[in-house]
Order: sequence, then C-alpha cells, then structure tokens
Amino acid sequence: MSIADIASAQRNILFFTSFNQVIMKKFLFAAFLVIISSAAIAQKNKPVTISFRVEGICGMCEKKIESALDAKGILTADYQLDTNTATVTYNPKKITEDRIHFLINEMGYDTEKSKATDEQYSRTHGCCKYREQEKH
Ligand SMILES: [Cu+2]
Repeated sequence: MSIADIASAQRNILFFTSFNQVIMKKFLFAAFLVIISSAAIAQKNKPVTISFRVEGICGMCEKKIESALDAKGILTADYQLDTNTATVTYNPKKITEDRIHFLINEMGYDTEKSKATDEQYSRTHGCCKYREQEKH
C-alpha cells in the first residue's frame, strides 16, 4: 500500500464520517418533527371540560338544557339547577365552545357568555320563564 493509497483511504473515511453526520442530523430533525406534530394532534383530540352559568328555574329547564347538550362532539353534559352551572366535556375537534353556548340559546336559555334572543326565549315552556319567574 502506497502513501497515496493511505491518504486516499483517509479522505474516504473523513468523507463518509461527515456524510453520516449529515444523514444523522437530518434523521434526528425528522424524528423531532414527527414527535412535535403527533403531540399537537393528541392535544387537539384531547377532551376539554368547561363549566359556565346557565339561567334555569325548574326541573324542566334542567331537562331542556341537558337535551340541548345531547349533540355531536359533546361527550358528557350535566346541569346543576341549584348552582345554575352547566358542566360540559367535549371534543374540540368536533364542536366549539361558542357552538355549545348557541345550542343552549336555541333551547331558549341564557348562558353567561351568550343571551338567547327574544325569539329563542319564546320557545321556553310556560313554567320556565326564568326572566320573569323565581326558581321553583
Ligand atoms: Cu323550567
């Protein structure tokens, strides 16, 4: 083996070492992107639970509010009449918080974020006129 052969072999080793480092860096970067994006997707699919005030005065209000929340994307919903609190667990990929408030308005009820229109309010039952009556 001549000196020239050894020098050439050394150059090849150096070339492949740096080449492998470039490949490795690219691979690590790709793996990093996969981890970050799958974490972002998992975050989006994660159920969210919110609690907020909804006006209601009787057992029928409770039933109506809960039936309004029987919708696609809502996993669980509960309305507590004694505290006027709705607790909703939903999939944020399938339904938005605004839409949840809108569904309650559509049943005729005011939420802390969104009031029912007069037309929506007129849909409530005679015993459920919460803007005029006391809790019963
Ligand atoms: Cu009622």
